[in-house]
Order: sequence, then C-alpha cells, then structure tokens
Amino acid sequence: METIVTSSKDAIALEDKYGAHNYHPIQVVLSKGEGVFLWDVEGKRYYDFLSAYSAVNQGHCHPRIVNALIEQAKELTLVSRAFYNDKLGLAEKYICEMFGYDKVLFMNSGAEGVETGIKLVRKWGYNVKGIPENEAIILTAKKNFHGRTTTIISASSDPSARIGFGPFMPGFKIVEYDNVEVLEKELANPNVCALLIEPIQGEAGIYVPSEGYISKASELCKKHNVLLMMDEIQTGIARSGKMLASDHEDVHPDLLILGKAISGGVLPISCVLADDEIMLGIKPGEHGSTFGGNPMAAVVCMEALQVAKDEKLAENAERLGKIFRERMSALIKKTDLLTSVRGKGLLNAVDVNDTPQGKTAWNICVQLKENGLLAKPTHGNIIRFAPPLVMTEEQIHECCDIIEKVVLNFKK
Ligand code: IF1
Repeated sequence: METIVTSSKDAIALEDKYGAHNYHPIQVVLSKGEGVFLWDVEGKRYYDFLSAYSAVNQGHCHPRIVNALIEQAKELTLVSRAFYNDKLGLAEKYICEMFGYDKVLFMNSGAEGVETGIKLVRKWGYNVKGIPENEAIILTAKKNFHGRTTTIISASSDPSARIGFGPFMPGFKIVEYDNVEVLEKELANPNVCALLIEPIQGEAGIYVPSEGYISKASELCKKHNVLLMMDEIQTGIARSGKMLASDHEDVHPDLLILGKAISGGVLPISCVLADDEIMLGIKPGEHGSTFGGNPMAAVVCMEALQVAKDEKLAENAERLGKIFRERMSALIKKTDLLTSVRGKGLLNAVDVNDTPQGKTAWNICVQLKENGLLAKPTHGNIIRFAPPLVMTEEQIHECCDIIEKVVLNFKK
C-alpha cells in the first residue's frame, strides 16, 4: 500500500486519474497544517485564508482538539445510537446550555444537519401548526446555500446546483433575501412551516443583509406562527465576530443548525438545536445516522467550542476583521482591479472588477498562492477571505501586505 506521495504533481495526477472531478482546486497539495499555516508537499508555507470554508476557525490541528480526539479514539470510537455511550449526554448538555435550547440532535455533515432541520419543521407543521399532511412549505432565500443533497438543491436558486439532478423535492418556495416586505406576504401563507436562511449568505459571496433584517424576520415568523431555522454552519462559532451571527441582532432562532467549526475541522460534526415542542416531534426510530453523536464527536465538539470561548475567537475575529476591511478599503482606492469589500468579523469578500465568467479572480488567487497566501474565488469574480480566527494583528497586516503586493503588481 503506498502511503506517501513524493511530489505535488504526483498527488494531483493520482486524483485526476482515480478521483471524481467534482472540484476544480487551486493547484496546491497540502500535507501539514498548524494554526493559520499550511505547508505543501514540497515544504512551502502558506497563510490559509479559506479555513476549509470556516471549519478550521480554531486553527489547523489545534492541540487541545486533536488530543481530545486521540484520547477518545483510544477508548471508544463508535457504538451507534442502538446503545448509549458515556460522552454524548455530556456534549448534549454542554451545547444546549451554551446556546440556550432544550435539546440537540447530532449528525455528521452540514447537509445532514439541514436535512434534519427540514424533517423537524415539517413534523412540527403537521402536528403542532395543523398544516394538511404533505402540504408544508419551507421558505428559502434566493442565492442560498445549504448543502448538496437532492432535497437541499430543490430549495436552491442556483442552476449549476440543480441542472441534471431532478426531479426535485416539493415544498420549498424561494423568496428574495434581505426583503422584509416579501417576507411579510409569504409568511402569511398558513401552509408555511418555516423560514430557512443564513444570517450572512456565504457561498453567494458573503452577503451581509441590511441591519435589522434577521430580527425583523424573526419577529414576522413569530407573528405568523412560522419557525425560524437559522443555518449558522458557516457563520457560526465566532466567525462573524460573535459566537453566532444571529447574536449581532440578539435573534434566538427556533432551530439553530451548526456544523464545520463545532469540530474545529477535526471531524465532520453537525447538529440541530431546538426546544422540546419541536425536537420531540421526532419519535424513536424516525431519524438517525450511524455516526451521529458518536463519542469522538461528543468530546471533540465540547473541546472545539471551549477553545473558541477560552481563546476569545469572536472578539479576535471582530477586531481583526475591522483591520482587514480597512486595509482592503484603502487598497481599493489605489487600484481599478477591486471594486468593494464586505463582511463581518473574519468572514469577508472582495469583488474583482471582472464578469463572473472572467478569470481575473482565479488568476489573482493563483498569484496569491505564489506569494504564500491561499484563497479561492466564489461565483467567479468574488474572492472570499476567511482565515482561522487565531490569527494575530501582525499576521493580518502581513497578509494584507501580500494581497496588496499581488493586486498592485497584477498582470491580467
Ligand atoms: C462544497 C460552498 C461554502 C454551508 C452552509 C450548509 C453547508 C455548507 C451555510 C453544508 C457547506 C461548504 C460545502 C463545500 C464548500 C463550502 C461552501 F461553497 F459550497 F457553499 F462554505 F460556502 N450550510 N459549505 O456553507 O455543509 O454538507 O458541506 O458539511 O460543497 O463545495 P456540508
């Protein structure tokens, strides 16, 4: 069995020959990560400005989180939920107390967490709100991203996420994001059981809604007896400058969906938090997964969340995010290559002066890579900048210097 590759080129060739071509990665092969840094097979060091799409908020291979995994893996990895294990209840108590809910349901991928939320709100719609069976509707936002399963893409407005994957799951209606008037109208439909939104739209290009949008959405959901289901898989765990992006407007969603950084990027862990009226709608045997709530996930989740609190990652993200956006705003004044910067905390994006079909953003990312910083465009001409939240002020300035150097010397 071959266990090492001798060059990046070999690794890429292996994936090209034996792997599905469902991604178009930046041409770099990483073999080591520590904190804000990644190293490629040849030993070159990079600043990570993607954080595995905000799964590595605590920094790569955080020792406390990795050790929690190692110690538990030596004792007990998995028994399934057919039996109890001695760690799940501790994690359930910990996370319910942290976020203020009666109960939690642990799954694995973010998409599984969203799918679980969809089943919970539909159950509630039929059993509590009294919606006629099979007529429940979930409102989702235009340009949403909640995962890649066939049910979730049924709620997507993105043709590239849908084409060729039909037929689609009924029971979803797409509404304009950041539009309160539209919400007021659509929420009045008695068959609507839930509104599923991201507090900041990540994949769409880091779209921060108008001040007051999510609190108004929460208010309108209450008024119309509709559940607010907040997907904080990417925006959660300190990324936006608060523990949850919902915290910026003191919104407490009826269902909170978490993933990615609740494991610090060490294991796939997701969960849905809700109160009893919603959570107990699913009875024994009606939902589950083999790995959901396994003892490794339980201890890793507790350690990853505790690290986020102990190391004040939200405060750090808030402070460094302001510095980053100030530096990018100053850079935008010096070049016609970039047009705007937006974001919250250390979830930011810069618009490149090109069409979404253009290659400029991609080529800027290639040159950033050559200069030791890894980032990747989303939707063609938008570059997402989201480093691990353990970055220092000195490092964020060094990274802004790299971005400035590449942009000011960029040749199309
Ligand atoms: C890919 C995007 C980001 C998410 C939100 C649910 C999920 C995600 C808000 C599903 C996952 C990942 C998926 C990954 C790339 C990345 C991504 F570009 F795809 F959309 F971050 F913006 N809700 N996002 O962001 O969680 O099942 O992946 O664990 O599919 O390429 P998952």
